[in-house]
Amino acid sequence: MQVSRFLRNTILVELFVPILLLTVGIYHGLMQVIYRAGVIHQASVAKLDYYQGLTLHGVINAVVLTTFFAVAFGHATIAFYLKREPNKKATALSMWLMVIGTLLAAAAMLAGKASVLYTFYPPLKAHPAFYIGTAMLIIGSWVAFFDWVTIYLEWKKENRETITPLAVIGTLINFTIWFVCTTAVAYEVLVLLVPWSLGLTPTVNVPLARTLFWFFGHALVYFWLLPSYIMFYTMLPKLAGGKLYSATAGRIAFFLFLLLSIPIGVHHQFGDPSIGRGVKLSQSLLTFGVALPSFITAFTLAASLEYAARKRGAKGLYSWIWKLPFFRRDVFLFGYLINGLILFIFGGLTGLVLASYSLNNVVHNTAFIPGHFHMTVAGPVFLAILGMSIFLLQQLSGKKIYLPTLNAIVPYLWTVGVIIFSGGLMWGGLMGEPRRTNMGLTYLNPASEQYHPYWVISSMLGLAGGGIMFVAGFLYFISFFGTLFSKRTMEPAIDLPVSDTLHEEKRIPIFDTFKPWLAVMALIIFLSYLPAISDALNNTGKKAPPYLPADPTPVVQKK
Ligand code: HAS
Repeated sequence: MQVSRFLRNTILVELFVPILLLTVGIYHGLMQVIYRAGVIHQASVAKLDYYQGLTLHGVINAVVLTTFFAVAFGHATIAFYLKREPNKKATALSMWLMVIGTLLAAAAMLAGKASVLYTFYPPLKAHPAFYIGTAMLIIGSWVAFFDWVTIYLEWKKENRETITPLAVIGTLINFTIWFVCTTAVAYEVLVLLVPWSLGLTPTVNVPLARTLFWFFGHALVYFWLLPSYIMFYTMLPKLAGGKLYSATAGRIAFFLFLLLSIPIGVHHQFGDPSIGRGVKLSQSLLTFGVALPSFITAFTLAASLEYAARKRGAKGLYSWIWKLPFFRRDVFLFGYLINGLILFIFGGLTGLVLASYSLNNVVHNTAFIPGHFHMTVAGPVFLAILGMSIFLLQQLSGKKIYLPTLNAIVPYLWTVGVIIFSGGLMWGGLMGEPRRTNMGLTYLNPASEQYHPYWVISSMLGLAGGGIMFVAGFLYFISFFGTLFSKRTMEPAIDLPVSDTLHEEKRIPIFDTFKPWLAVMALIIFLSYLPAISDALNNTGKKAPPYLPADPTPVVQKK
């Protein structure tokens, strides 16, 4: 499909800006494993300290890259499936808000004025530019979403009986979740944090700020995930040479995400004494519920892949797997997506471990948590983003992939790195290895009185895996920027792979409408979050002991 020069350039900018910043994000990932493994015993390197680097790593990789990509991919999907281009003014406004907001937040982080990590929990305080910048990034993404809603409503008016394409349903659901969950974090930032950061209010309600953050924070992970799910359902079967086993299963999965992505944020607060047991129990149960759409997806995709392999003549109970097009340069996107799925088997199962209140107590705030989330966000999410970014880059710029073999190897190398890295972190976590700690200064520094050797091997595994991930990232940059700066050889266009369904599927009205689902979503959120907010407002608790950035034990304890 031909697209206007304006849309093409907008999407390319929205892919280029975050991938350029990703070079900084990935560098700080490498620095993390170096600090943590005790290779260096310093608080900072090249004038960037540990927490500053960790903030840059988390914010760039998990917030900036994912938001820019979701908007860029959303533009491509809506234009491709509904055959309508977005409104120019809204699209330009959205892009500039996101770019300027990102620059503001990046400036605050690079100046060392916002080392508050991607969760920016108070009492950690950032420069107002950090909060205002991230708010602009979010508002920019809303502007694009509102425009797509208008396009969708116009399209629906003209196509009442036509089934809405699955990718469009997925995109609109994803951004609805995003819009609703970001309202809570907007309240946290604008009403609680910015006035406090400007010195207009003397204190801030920490439990309330955390509760509002996690209202947003867990839904955020599904906002990261759903673009990958759109690719898994609508593209992967086609790339594998087969058909999608059931598109209705995909619709059910997306609507279940709409209902269950938000009212489960308290599972990040199982350790918070201000939240009562009843809320924790109910949100724990709902967390098990949100695994359902992923189980539906696992079985639907496995069936679709098996169908594709058998169509290629595969036999045997499991040996069909080897008939899938791994390592094929012409369908490199398959490699990115399948590796993401393989990692997600482990990422998803460890998520279910964490959802259990009692098991969560064993590993909360340990290295097990980044072990889990690198197999989710650095698995299906990140690999789908990398794969689709270079896929769209080649199509929209009309250029051939630079060093295609290198590009085809990247997801496999990355996956090996993640398995070693996350394996090390989770093993260390089970032995109590803390997260978000520069262990090179204390626990893994033989000169420190806090030194002990339990975490030497696990953090070395983290270092080995992180090193491999860094190399894979570096190879990707060669391929991405090499493609960007090569000569145009084809007519620019968008041509997404589209999977047919295995069976003929009729339009089921309930899975082609939003209103009833939105009403149920509002009800579940209201019932699960009213008591949580009330607990956070009423149980503000005692003051916590102070900590210093270079020391993981409280200052008071030492006296
Ligand atoms: Fe999580 C913490 C529970 C999914 C990300 N999670 C985090 C944090 C992040 C994160 C970033 O209940 C840390 C936040 C922080 O900084 O503190 N998570 C879950 C559960 C799920 C889950 C139950 N998480 C994700 C996803 C993420 C993500 C997705 C990013 C994108 N998570 C938790 C909990 C915590 C938590 C607690 C708090 C921990 C604490 O104490 O702080 C579920 O959604 C997972 C369901 C998934 C599955 C897997 C299905 C498998 C599929 C693959 C099939 C493969 C195929 C390939 C077909 C059940 C779909 C076959 C292969 C062939 C070759 C044929």
